[in-house]
Amino acid sequence: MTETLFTPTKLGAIEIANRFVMAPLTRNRAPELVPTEMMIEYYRQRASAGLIVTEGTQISPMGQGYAWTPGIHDDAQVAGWRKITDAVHEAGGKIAAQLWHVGRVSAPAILGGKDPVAPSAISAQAKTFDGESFIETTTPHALSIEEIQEVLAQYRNAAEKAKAAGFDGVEIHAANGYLIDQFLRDTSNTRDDAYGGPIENRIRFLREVVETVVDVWGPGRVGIRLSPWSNANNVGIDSNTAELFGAVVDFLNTQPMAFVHLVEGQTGGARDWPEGGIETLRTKIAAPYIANNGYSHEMAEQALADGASAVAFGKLFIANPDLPERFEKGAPLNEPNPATFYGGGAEGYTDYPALA
Ligand code: 8OZ
Repeated sequence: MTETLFTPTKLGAIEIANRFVMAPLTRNRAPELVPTEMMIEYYRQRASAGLIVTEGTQISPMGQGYAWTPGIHDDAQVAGWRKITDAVHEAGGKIAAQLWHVGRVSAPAILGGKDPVAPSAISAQAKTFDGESFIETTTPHALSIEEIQEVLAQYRNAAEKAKAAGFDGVEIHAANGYLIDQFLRDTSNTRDDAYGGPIENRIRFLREVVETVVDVWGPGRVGIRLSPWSNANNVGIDSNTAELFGAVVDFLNTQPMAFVHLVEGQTGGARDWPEGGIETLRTKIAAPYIANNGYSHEMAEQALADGASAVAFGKLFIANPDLPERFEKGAPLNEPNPATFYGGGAEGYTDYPALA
């Protein structure tokens, strides 16, 4: 049987009705950092995706990098997310929470006056948004070994909270220059202890996060997102990206992952990487593979033919709540409006029309 975007499958233990994944999309519509009623409607509208991966949800207050992003670390947030998972399940969909810690991509204005944390005290020299304007990220505090243990405990708590909120699984956000990615790369990690130096040390934090979250969720419910050749948030490209991420994949192949999800090229941008880089890396991945970045219908079918299990669409799902139906019918697509991507109300959020 030829597999298409419309063929059901399993991502680990998560059964999905089709190969459409709604990519994680930061939308900054939780002013109290708790999911809102409008967010229930937004996710419900998109439940025809085989799997929704939520927007990044910070695992702790120190994991937040932008105004109005929802968390997954306290009981009010669990109650808010529970309404969303119930709505998606009632509509026949599946939903995984994206567990996020921004590390150095933050500033005291967002962290109650505290400095952000990171593997090393190296500024991202990137921008974030504090609710009023775009501001510079500041030089982070380098985590001590004890503080790393505290962050792992925050991952455990968030993983447990996601389970309590009724999600089908979780995606560990290890992409886009945030905390886990900061530990991986030699551009952002200059530690000389067990978490820095050789590749095996720089992947230690990722290993410990994955083992912690898998311990909570069990086999086939934990996925991970990586962006090997992306310079998102000015993280810098590791001096040996192929070997670094090859070692990450070798480790992931020892774990009962639900899926591995790669941003192919620059996050939300060009599909560029050194020749053969992504192609070689993806063939090493033992878990179901989710391809992402700028996919059209035609490109997505080709990715499945090349062995991907599913394809994640971002901007297309922002503007087309019924994207699977539109692809199936060859119907026209709504255009996304970038002016309403981050923050604001229902406009550009829940008001994109479905097909009549
Ligand atoms: C866009 C704006 C803010 C955050 C990422 C979570 O790049 C994000 C993000 C994207 O992974």
